[in-house]
Amino acid sequence: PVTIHRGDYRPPEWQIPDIALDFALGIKETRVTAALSAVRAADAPAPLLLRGDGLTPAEVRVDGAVWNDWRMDGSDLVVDLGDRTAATVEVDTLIHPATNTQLMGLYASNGMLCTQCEAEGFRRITFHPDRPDVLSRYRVRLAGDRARFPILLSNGNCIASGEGEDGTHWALWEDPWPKPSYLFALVAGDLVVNRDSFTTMSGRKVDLGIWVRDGDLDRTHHAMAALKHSMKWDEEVYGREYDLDRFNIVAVSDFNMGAMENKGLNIFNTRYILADPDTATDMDYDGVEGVVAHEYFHNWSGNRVTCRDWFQLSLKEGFTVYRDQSFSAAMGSPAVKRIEDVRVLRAAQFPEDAGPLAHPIRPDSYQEISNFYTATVYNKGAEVIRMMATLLGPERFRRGTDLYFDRHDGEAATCEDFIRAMEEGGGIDLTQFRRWYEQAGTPKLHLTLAQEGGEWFLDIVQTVPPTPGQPAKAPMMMPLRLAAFAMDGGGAALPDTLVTLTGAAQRVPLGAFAARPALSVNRGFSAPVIVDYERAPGELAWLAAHDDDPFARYEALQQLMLDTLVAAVSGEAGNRDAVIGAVARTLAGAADDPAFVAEAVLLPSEAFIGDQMVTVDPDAIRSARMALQGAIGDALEGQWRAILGNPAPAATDLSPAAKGRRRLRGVALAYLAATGKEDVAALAFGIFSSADGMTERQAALATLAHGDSDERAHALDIFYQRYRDDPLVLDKWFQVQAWSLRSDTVAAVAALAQHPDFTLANPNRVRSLYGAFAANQAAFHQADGAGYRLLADLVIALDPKNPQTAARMIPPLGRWKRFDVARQALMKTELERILAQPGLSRDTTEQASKSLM
Ligand code: HT7
Ligand code: ZN
Repeated sequence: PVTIHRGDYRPPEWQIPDIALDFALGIKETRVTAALSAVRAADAPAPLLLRGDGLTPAEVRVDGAVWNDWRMDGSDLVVDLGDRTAATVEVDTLIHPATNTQLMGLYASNGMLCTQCEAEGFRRITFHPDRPDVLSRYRVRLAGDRARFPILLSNGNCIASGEGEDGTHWALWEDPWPKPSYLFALVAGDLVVNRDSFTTMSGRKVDLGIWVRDGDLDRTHHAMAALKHSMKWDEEVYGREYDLDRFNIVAVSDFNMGAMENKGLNIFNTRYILADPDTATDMDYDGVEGVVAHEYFHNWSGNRVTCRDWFQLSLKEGFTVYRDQSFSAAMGSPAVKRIEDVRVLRAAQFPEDAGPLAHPIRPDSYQEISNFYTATVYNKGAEVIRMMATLLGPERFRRGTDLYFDRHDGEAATCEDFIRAMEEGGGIDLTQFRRWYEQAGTPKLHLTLAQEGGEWFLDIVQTVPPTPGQPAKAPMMMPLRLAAFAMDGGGAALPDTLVTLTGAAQRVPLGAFAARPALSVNRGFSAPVIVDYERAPGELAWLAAHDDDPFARYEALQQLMLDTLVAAVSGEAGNRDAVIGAVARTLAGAADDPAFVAEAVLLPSEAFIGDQMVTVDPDAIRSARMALQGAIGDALEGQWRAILGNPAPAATDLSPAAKGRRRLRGVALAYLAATGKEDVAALAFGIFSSADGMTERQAALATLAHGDSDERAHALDIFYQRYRDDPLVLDKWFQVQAWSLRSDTVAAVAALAQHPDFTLANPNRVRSLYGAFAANQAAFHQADGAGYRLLADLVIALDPKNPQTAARMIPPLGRWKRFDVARQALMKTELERILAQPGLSRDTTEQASKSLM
């Protein structure tokens, strides 16, 4: 496979200021005529390179006349235009949506036609430079059978429509904003719409539409509310207004990722649009709100200012994730949102940064760009933006973003452009900070507290671990928020302080204290680092109860739990009593802030416990975690039962308080289940049966799914019968079984893969079974390697159909270095078996071969 290098970037030799596309739509066959107005940008004559993927040109015309001076270079079309400086190049192609199982380009889903063009899908529709620094105004004519495709949508505004012959109709769409090809979209199908409107800050009325299949309309209200809140928030917080008269969203069931920010026509996975209390959990509701906001925010961070090349992906994705995280924090609880975001970072990004697929947020090379839509580019990218926002403070950060948007509006920009705007707008030197864009790996801060003549100091040693291709690292610049407390309540304390770290070793003066202070460090998770600082259980318990930063309270309790669990895994006693005491004290605040308490008292995940160990022992981790959960369950049984004894809030109540209470009830049920008490299955079944919404129903089902009670089988059957025709809910049925802590989960997942409702054609279904399974540490790492075989079998079967989704399943196999020798061998065998498949895609080849290194 060819490797593309960031340093090889060259500006395009031709620009295409205008494009006219004509689609004669059909599910089996669609005829595309593309007219590209090409203008030479290079000084010297160069042929026009039009990228293609699986296309054959039926005819090429230049300025209206048939043109034969073209050739194919692999799958690309090279048109020789001599020494012309401008020409209109027309190409006719035939494409076949029904057989497009990759879900890239134009494809069929549930009888409708839709597109996915990011990153390089447009070249599967028509020949085109298909690079993000070629921006064009699009005029798109869609024609098709009126009965089959009553709705015809594309980007921008519909400027004309009419009837054709033989029951066909057509629509002409025009998007006034120049855009790269990856933001092109069309949708044709039988859809219904939830219409609303939004008046922008300058008084323009925007028509909003959320398009879904008949029957789903009642499930679009939360998405519509989220859209309107997002539009308002972006005006208030970033001064950014929407810029077209229409904003459409379409929900499709078969989609490779979460959603896509096509200009004026977002296309969504149904999972991130449809929600009602009966079928969606509170977490699903939050997912809808966050993703709707994310795609909307791209209208400025991504569309108005786009990326010069795909190495700059974090320019739009990291910034937009930061924007959607800030929005969701403002809509609910900032503390809980921060905890959730850090949990995601630690679960998905830290392992990536510590493994064979580690890459900087701005990668240096790739074989297949789809493999770089990663937690590093997205979530670590967001942390990097957050650090700049922290270093600058809100006002200077806003000056920086204003400068960035105004200076680069209509351009294809780079990460460097963003940093420079922050420097100029914020009046700060970010020279050293740029290393966050260059160096992979999670920095580690080793802390020691020192005392000299009554003064206390914090000594910080920063190391950044070696990663593939980067053996040696320089220290990063980062904001570190800290505070110190006198645990006896008397004496001085250091209030919240922001320190800028720059050195490999740095001493921070804390002040004069009579006794060793309790140190609260990396408050709010101000930097995405691992902090190595040994603290006594008493100090952690004190911070868990008294720290005035909620994130730091959460961290202290998590650290206390983690220390105890890691000790237990190595057969040591740990300090269970301190954990139980701290959980009990935290629970006392449940009435005031149930959402925070629910997050804080959750035990660290098995995977995160494994991340603390030199060699992960999945079975010992599971035993230790279940034992601690059982001990906390037993010791605080009265409290857990009291939480469940109060009536659940109505499922229609989506206030943060109601969501928090439901979350805490789910946690309480899990703790009670861990006690093994006989009545718990009946209790869970009671909750399952009487639940008036999906949050309670799914929590009870998941708890039952871990056990082997009669109620388990009964509940799974009831759930299946009730929701078998609702794909998004049926996904949950697959998922809870793949998550199960039972010892027969590998066999159960293998059996579910043969279930008539399982299909490789739908990425949501694949992820709900295999994604959940690969995250089930003890099951996936079953000592005989059956879990690895199962995942490799999936990758091999899926790769020919949908390489992008197949490749995204590989990273769990790439973590082999972290396990014992026997498991290492088994995991590598499966990676080698995948690589030995003839005709393996570029996506899967890159992920599997890098995973073996
Ligand atoms: N910008 C979107 C990325 C995306 C995507 C990438 C590759 C293949 C399929 C895809 N679907 C969507 C999503 C986002 O970050 O907003
Ligand atoms: Zn995005």
